[in-house]
This record gives sequence, structure tokens and C-alpha cells, in this order.
Amino acid sequence: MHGGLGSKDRIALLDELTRKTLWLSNWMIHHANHIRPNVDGVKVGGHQASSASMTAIMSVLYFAVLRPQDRVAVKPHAAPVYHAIQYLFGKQSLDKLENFRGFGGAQSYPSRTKDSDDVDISTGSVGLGVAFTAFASMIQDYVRAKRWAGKDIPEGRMVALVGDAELDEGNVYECLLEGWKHNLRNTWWIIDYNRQSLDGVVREGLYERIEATFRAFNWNVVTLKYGVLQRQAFAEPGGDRLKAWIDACPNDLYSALMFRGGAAWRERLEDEIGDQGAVSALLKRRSDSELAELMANLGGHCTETLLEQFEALTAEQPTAVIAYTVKGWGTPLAGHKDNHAGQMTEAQIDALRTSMKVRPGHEWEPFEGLGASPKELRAFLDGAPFNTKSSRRLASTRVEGIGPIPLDTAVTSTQTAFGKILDAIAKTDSPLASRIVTTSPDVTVSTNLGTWVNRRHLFANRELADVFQKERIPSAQKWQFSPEGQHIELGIAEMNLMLLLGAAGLSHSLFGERLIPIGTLYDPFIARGLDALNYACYQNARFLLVGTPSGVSLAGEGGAHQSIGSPLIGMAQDGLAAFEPAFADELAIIMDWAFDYMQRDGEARPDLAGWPRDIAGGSVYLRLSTRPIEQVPRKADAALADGIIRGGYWLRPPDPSCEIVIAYQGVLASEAIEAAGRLGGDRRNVAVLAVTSADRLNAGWHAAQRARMHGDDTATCHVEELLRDVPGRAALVTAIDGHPATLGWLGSVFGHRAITLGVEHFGQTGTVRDLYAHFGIDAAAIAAAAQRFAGGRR
Ligand SMILES: Cc1ncc(C[n+]2csc(CCOP(=O)(O)OP(=O)(O)O)c2C)c(N)n1
Ligand SMILES: [Mg+2]
Repeated sequence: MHGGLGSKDRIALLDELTRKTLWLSNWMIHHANHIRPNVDGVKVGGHQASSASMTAIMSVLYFAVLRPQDRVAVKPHAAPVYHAIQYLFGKQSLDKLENFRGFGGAQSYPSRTKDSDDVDISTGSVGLGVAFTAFASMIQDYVRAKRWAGKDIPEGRMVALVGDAELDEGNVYECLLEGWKHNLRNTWWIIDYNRQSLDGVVREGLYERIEATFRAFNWNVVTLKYGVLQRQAFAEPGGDRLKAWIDACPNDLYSALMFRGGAAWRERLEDEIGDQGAVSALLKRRSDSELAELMANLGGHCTETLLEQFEALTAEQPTAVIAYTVKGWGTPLAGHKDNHAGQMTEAQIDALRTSMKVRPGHEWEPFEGLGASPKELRAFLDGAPFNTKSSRRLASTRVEGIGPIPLDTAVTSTQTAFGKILDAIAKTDSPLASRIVTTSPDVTVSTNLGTWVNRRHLFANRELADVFQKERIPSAQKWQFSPEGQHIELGIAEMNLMLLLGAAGLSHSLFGERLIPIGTLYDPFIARGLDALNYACYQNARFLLVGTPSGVSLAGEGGAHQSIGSPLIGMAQDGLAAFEPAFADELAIIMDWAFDYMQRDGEARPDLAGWPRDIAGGSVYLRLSTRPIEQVPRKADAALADGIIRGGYWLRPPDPSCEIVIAYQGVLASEAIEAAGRLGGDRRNVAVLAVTSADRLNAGWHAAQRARMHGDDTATCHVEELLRDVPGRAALVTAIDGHPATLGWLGSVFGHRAITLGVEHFGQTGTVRDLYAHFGIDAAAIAAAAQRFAGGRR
């Protein structure tokens, strides 16, 4: 801790460190763009002005205010400031700074998974990191309310350092509404209010809108408009006139004058208020550079103001700090409307270096040019509460599974089976049952989470009775809210679902307690939350995402709700293993496996010829259906279970006379089986390949190809094992209630001819039978496709 330091000394040291982070962040960008050789002619980039805007805010937070248990999302383009701070702490290497934005170097935007310097929350797609902090706070409350939670981990504050234009993103407001519903606490959003975005200066009057919005959601709003220098000047005779002028000054003019500097400020101020005695004297008492410093002394750049205000913040009410800043503060880029991606010239960086008292050749030295002694600075950095010796990433013990849940039923849908499996888990008092947290954006009942919720109740940090139950109104749903509850009910915003799954899926690392999060939504609406889903995967969060119902099989719900491309999303999304089971026993096996897979954390080995993530683990996506189909009477043995998890198995294996293979994924199992029956009879061998995961089959195939390219001739994969015994003259007919490209690649594995059936156009209302016939995915269409091929025809 910073024991023994007077507040003046503390402020002086923080000022010095702010200068240093300003220098290092700007130099890092300059070095990457102008000194490191550019081998391919593509710009490297980096944001000097955006970084400068936040140096004081971040220095005060990291060097003095934050505690190890706090978790922070830094606005993406202030990454250089973050890396510079970690470098000063001794947690980032010079090598990585020199390689900023390079291969293996410090990342362009702070990354939990790719950076090595203790990033809490990744950012990049603006707005998501901001909202993530709110959901992380809800998850912290959720975990701490549970009896099983360790009590020795202190409660942290979830902090977002927000660019003001990030508030344009709709997901920020969706999350404000959800936060209000869930009594959000412990959340600080510190807004870098530089009134500039990428393309220019923001509209006048934005401040009032922002403030009113936060207050409407019961947030505390703290505005840091004036620094100490300004407040002192306002107290001088004539100071009230200066203050009134500043308050009335339009954003773009303030920025323009900031860019032009002291002489321009004087000219303008004297023009507008200079004939008024006291204020003229006030201006005259200052040199041009002092005047420029005064006008740049906004709240967000004043160490004293920042420190005082941050230290006074409390946990209970969420707080927005609107910190007025200048984009490019302290550099020649200050205030220019085009400064977002603008960078200093050689001459400008030289001038900045000189003003920072940094000698050429000593640019990376941590304490070069600072007034305080290196010993004093090192002691101050070592004493910062945030700068712990041990890792701030936590861990949790594994939650054991309970094995696949057997369901004895002749006809069912995967969605019904999903509800029953969860219900069966809910009845146990297993650790698995207690660590599952479910969530859904207003489709809890219609995705079959209802019985789980009846048993495990809803989460709220305050007790809330089910009024309908109290009033004795019969209902199948018992909606009781309590801190012990295990379902987090969300409003309809799918972005919020994905953000919550992201936060819950990192609970073990952020809060030291493992959760097994399960989120359900209608399959087409995955697209609505896709960026946040990608973001959750990028952060390596672990969850089970259930999209149901899916495809045109939901029939009567119509074209607007029929998902076509989601199997391809499942294949293409890194970090997400996608399955589309057809039968209840497959689902039970996949869910049991998923609970384990979600907890794996071995070293990723992309060279592995199997499924590349089997050691590293990841999240899982299940595409389910409401359409009941006849089940296959069987007892799944180990070999079948293995095939289901690897992505496919022979429902009817090929023999040497095989001419046709029907490969299907998901609910078209019944059509595939029927078509095979029609075609085959007793005479001909028609094989049926059940694909449970085109994603895993495909990834394994790519990995095997890569391994062979690298000289491992023995490498093979599951899909090759499966198709190896299919005679070369046989043809494949693939079928899916989704985009045909999902399975279309199967023909390339060994060059079998293939015809690929699926859905490519928006559906319409109708029965399953109508729609399958319309899109050519019914048994008749599958059989007709196969007939074309029979006898070797193309
Ligand atoms: C979702 C998304 N859209 C666009 C971008 C590109 N982008 C990066 S920063 C930025 C402007 C941000 O302005 P602001 O938040 O005010 O940050 P400042 O640089 O002014 O601090 C934009 C449009 C992005 N990163 N993410
Ligand atoms: Mg801005």
C-alpha cells in the first residue's frame, strides 16, 4: 500500500506516472508504425489521441484506486495505455511492447486470451465490454448469494472505461434496462467524455441526454467537468465569466481551440469576454502556455479531482462518471477532429520526447525523464494495491457430471427431451445440479426450461413471492424469486443473453467459483446476439447454448422464425462445438459430455489431428427441434456414444455393394430412415449416416489434413474412418433442415459424388409435411435424389 505518503506526494507521483503512460503509449504506436520495418505495406495503426485522452484516468485508477478483486474493461483503443501501465508494474515485457500489434506482441485491443498482461475483460467491438461489466456484477452477486460459495474472496467492483461514442451502441441501453431489473450494484462506468468519436465531434447537448438516461435507470451520475486549475481560476475575480464562457462553448469550437493552442485561446477569449475588467486581468496573468494548460485542465485530466472522486464512490448504486477530457490531450493532436487514427509526425514525436525529457535511445526506459527518483517510483508502483504478486485470475474445482440421463420414450422431440433431462438433473442433489445456472430472454417456458425453474426457482438478490401462487391461481409455472434461485430471467434482448452467458461462463476465473451456464433461445435469434456470442467465445467463456426450435420444422410459426444458417454459424464460430442431435439418447450423451467439455482447460493444440479443442475445451451449442420423431430402440454402448460425440455414426452401415449413402443431421433422421427403407428393401444396400455434429466432423477433417501437410502421414479423422468403407462408386445424398452447405463438403472427403438437400430460402407457414415437400427435404425428395445416382448416373 501507499503507506506514509502525503496526498501532495501521491498526486505528484501520479502526475509523473501519467506523463510516463502518455509517453509510452504514444511511443509504442509510433514505434510500431514508423520504426519497426513494415514488411507488407499494410498500415499497422493505433490510436494516439484516444490513448492520450485516458492516460490520467487510467493512471489514477490502476496506480492508486483499483484493488486486486476489481475487474476492468478498458476501451479498446486505449490498449497502449493499459500495456504501458502493466509494463510499469513489471507485468508486461519490453519485447511485447516493441512488438505492439505484431505477431505475438501486445494486442491491438486488450485481450484476455491473447495478451499475457492480466487483462480482465477483452474489448474490441465497442459497447460489449461496457455491458459485460454489468453482467459480471450480476454474476458476482449470484455466486456470492449461494451457500456453496467460498467466503474468503472479497467483493470486487466491475469497472468499464468507456469511450463516449460507445454509448451509441444499443446493447448498452439494453443492459441498463436489465441492470435496473436485477438491482445492479458494484458497477462503475467511467466515460471518457472527449466529445469526439471516429469521424468527428459529437452533437451538442449530448451530455444532458446521457445524464438523464443514467438517472432514469437509477444510476448515480458523477460529472467531472473542471480540474483543480480551472476551479481555482473560477474563484478569482472574473472567474465566473470564464466559467460561463466554457459552459456555453460548443464542443467543436472547444476542440478546435484546443488544437490551435494558447495564442488562439487568448485571441478568442479576449474577443468574446476580454473587455470585462476582472476577467481580462485573469487572462493576462497567464502566459499563452499557461492559458492552454488551464483550458485543457478538464476534470478527466486532473489527478487530484479524479483521485478524490474515485475514492468517494461506493458500491451499492451503479455509477456513471462522466469525465470531461480532450482527445489527444498533452500531444499536438489535441482536439483535431481527424485525430482518431491520426498519428504524430517524426517532428511531433521528437518534440514530445523533448518535452518529456526523454533522451533519444532511452525511449522505453520506465523512469527516464521523471522528476522523482527511480527508487521512489518503484516503491510507489510496488505498493499499488492492484499490483499483486499472485495471479488475479482465479480457479475453481471441477464439477463432476452424473452420466447421461436415460429417457424411456418411443416418440419425442429433442426440445422435450432437453426439458426432461434438466428436470431429472434438478431432482438430484448433485454438485452439477447446484452449479447449473439457466437463463433465457423471455422464452424460458417455450424452450422447455419451465420444469427446471419450478424446481430450482428464479434468482434475485432480494426475496420475491409468486403472487399468482399466493392468490391460489392455478398455473404450471411457479415463479418464486430468491437469492438461492438458479434461473436468471432476462428480457427479450438476445445480446444480453450472450453477454450474461459470457460473464457466467467466466465465473470460475473472475470470481473463483465454477458455474455451468445454460442459455436457451429460439434458434433464429442467435443472429440477434451473434456479436456478443462471438465476444463470449473470444474471451473463452464456457456455456451451453440451446437454440430451439429450429429450421422449417417449427412449421406453423412461419418464415420469420425459421433458422436456415445457424448450422453454418455453429461450424464457423471458434470456441463453440455445435451439435444437432436427432434422438433423445444422443442428446443425453452430448449434454453429459458438454458439462465436462465446458470445464476442460488443457493447452490448445491446433496441430492435433482429432478435434482441435478436445484438450482445451470450449462452449457447446445444441440446435434442437420441437418436432417429435420416433426414437430408435437401442441401448447406447460406448462405441455409439463415442461416435455421437465425434460427430457421426452409421445408423445403417455400408456393405461392399453399397451404392447410396444418405447422410442427415438432426430432425430429418425420420425422413432419411424412411427414404432408405423405400429405396433399399431387401435387395440393395442403402447406408444411413447419422451426423450429430457436422462441426466436429469438419474440424477433425481439417485438422487431419493440416497434420498430413506437416508430414504426419498417419493422421486421420473420424469422418475419414466413417467414409473409408463406402465404395468409390457410391453416391452421397445429404439432408438437413438448414443450409445444405452444412453437409455438402462430405463429398470432398473421398471424392464421392454428392447431392445436397436442405433449405436455402425463407420459409412460410405450413405443416411440416407441406414445408418439407416445398423445400425438397422429405423422404420422397431424398429417395428421388438417390434414384438419380443409382446405377452410376450423374
Ligand atoms: C462495434 C464496432 N463498430 C465500430 C468500431 C470502430 N471504432 C473503433 S473506435 C470508434 C470510435 C470510438 O469513439 P469513442 O468511443 O468516443 O472513443 P475515443 O477514441 O473518442 O476515446 C469506432 C467507430 C468498433 N471498434 N466496434
Ligand atoms: Mg470519444
